[in-house]
Amino acid sequence: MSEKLWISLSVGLLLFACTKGEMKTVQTQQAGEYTVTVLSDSGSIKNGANDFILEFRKTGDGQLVDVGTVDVAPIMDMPGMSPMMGSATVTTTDTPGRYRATGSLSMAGLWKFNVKFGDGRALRLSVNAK
Ligand SMILES: [Cu+2]
Repeated sequence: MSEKLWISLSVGLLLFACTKGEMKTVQTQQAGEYTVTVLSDSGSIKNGANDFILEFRKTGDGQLVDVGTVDVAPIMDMPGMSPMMGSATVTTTDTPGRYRATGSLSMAGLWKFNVKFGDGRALRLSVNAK
């Protein structure tokens, strides 16, 4: 095998491995014509600092759809106390409709992700942080 071919094969495999990166569904929620899915490497969200993926798809055909600016506000209801606020920074990726989020959840348990997107749309996902 020529060296050139070998290198291009290796690079190809590397790219394939990076882009494939099996993400597992954490939670999915439908809001009318949009279906929003939270994904992560492990299929769960951790207590503390986390990276996860948000995908927006048309409910009808399941195709990824760019929804413009996305905002995620994680909130935990605390019995007898004011709600606990987490944070999440959302950025776009090279794939329209797929967003990368860096979250910070200060406690394990049930969080509500208040998601705002597009033209004044909103939905809420329940996510259990482990
Ligand atoms: Cu809490």
